[in-house]
This record gives sequence, structure tokens and C-alpha cells, in this order.
Amino acid sequence: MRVDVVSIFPGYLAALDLSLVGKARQSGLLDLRVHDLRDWTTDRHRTVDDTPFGGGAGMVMRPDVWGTALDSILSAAPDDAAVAPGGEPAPGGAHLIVPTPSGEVFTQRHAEALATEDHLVVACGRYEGIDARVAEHYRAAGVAVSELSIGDYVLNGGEVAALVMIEAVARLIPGMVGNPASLVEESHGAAGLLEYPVYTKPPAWAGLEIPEVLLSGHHARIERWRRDRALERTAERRPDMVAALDVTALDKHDLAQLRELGWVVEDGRLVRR
Ligand code: 6GU
Repeated sequence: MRVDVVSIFPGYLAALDLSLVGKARQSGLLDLRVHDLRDWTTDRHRTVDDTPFGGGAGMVMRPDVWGTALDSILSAAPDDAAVAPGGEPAPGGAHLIVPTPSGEVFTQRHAEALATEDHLVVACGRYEGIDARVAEHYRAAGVAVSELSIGDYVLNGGEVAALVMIEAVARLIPGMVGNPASLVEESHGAAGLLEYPVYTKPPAWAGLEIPEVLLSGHHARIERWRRDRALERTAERRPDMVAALDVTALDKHDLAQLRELGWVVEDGRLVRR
């Protein structure tokens, strides 16, 4: 996979040299390039922003600078250019991601879909954001454009959100994670439940022991115990996820456990008693 990130603070993206993502870059699994938006400015002050039309606080990033940067990155890419100069977008071209607090909320489903792409271009805005014509223009040119938020809080720019999204996507690229089984059971996977609590050695620590069943070697009982803890945690911390569970994917033990937690099935959906 190729990923291009454009920012006025390329140093923010230095964390992508570390850990799993760093290794994937070294091994060639991930071709990740970070660009400084100011490299595409033409004035002496390397200006990237200006005051908003209509008035109001803050500054808006100029579409002309972003357009020059994105045209150059989209046309230099090995996927044969998402947009040829004055031409048609190539099928299967780049997917443009614009991190913004006014975007759709990024979830594991977005990460899974983006992990199947060949080329991502991440446009990190600062200030009050990027002139809205940029997303509009590339969409009209046939580029897939996703404006995505990482949650309901405000950051100073898209860089940290880009780090979050790139890490979430990169770990799903085949060959990235050493043990693919660790991707299967984790939180926000297909089961729609949070992960159960985990324990390791020593068996007694700070006066706390680990649950007996985990030492029993009884696999079926361990599985049931873990499933019950996952249901319990999810009911406690994320009732929205319980309400969204597919009732037909639950067994009678799940339903009994959920009933104990105050959830019952009504008209084929889980509701709080
Ligand atoms: Cl993607 N950008 C900014 N600036 N703030 C955010 C965000 C993105 N997601 C949540 N807050």
C-alpha cells in the first residue's frame, strides 16, 4: 500500500517511523511518504491560509495551494494517477482522506475498507479547516474522498487524527500483524462486543488473584467465562453496542447473561428492561 500524507507540520508524522508501522515501511509492505504542504506555495512567505469569506474567527486553508499539492501527488503516484491532467480519474485510483472534526466518525469498519485500497492520500488541515471546494473538486473529478473525524472532541489539526487512522488501517494490511489471530477476537471486531479482561503472570499480584477458571484448562468453560465478561463490559461501558447486537448471532447463554445485565429481546431487538 502507498500512503501520502500532506501537512504543514510533517514532523508530527515522525511517529510513523516507529513500531509496527515503521517495520512495515522498512520491509516495503507500506510505502509511506510525508510531504510539507508549504513546498507547493509560490510566495515569499509560503502562505497556506487566508481569512474566511463571510467573516468569522480564524483562518481557512487556501484551495489553490492544496490543489497544486494534491494534483502533483495524485499524478506522480504509481497507480497511474487518480486524475490525469484534464482527464479522467483512473479506476481504482487514490482514496483521498481529509481528517476533520466535521467528518463522519471513523470506525473499525472504515479501517477495514481503507485497508483494501492501493493508495491513500491524507490531507491534514489546520486552523478552521480546508476550503470546502477542495473536497468538492476531487469528488467531481471521480476521486473517492472521505472526510473523517476520530471522535467528538476538537484537535488543533488533522495530524494526530491521521496518525490514528493510518495505524488502524496499516495493522490490517495482510502480513502486518505477526499473529493474524490477534486481529480476530479484539474489540470492535465482528462480534460487536468489547474485549474480555486479560491476565498474565504472576498469578497473585498486589493481593489480587486471577479468576480460577483461567487456570482450569477447561476450554469450553474459559470460552463461556470470556464471552460473559465481554457481554458484561459492553453492557456497562457501551450500551449503544449492546442495542446494536444482531440477536440472531446470540446463543441462549448470551441471552441469559444479557437478561441478568438488564437487557431483553423485544421485537427482535435488545432493549433495556
Ligand atoms: Cl480528524 N481533526 C480535528 N482537527 N479535530 C478532530 C478530528 C479531526 N477528529 C476529532 N477531532
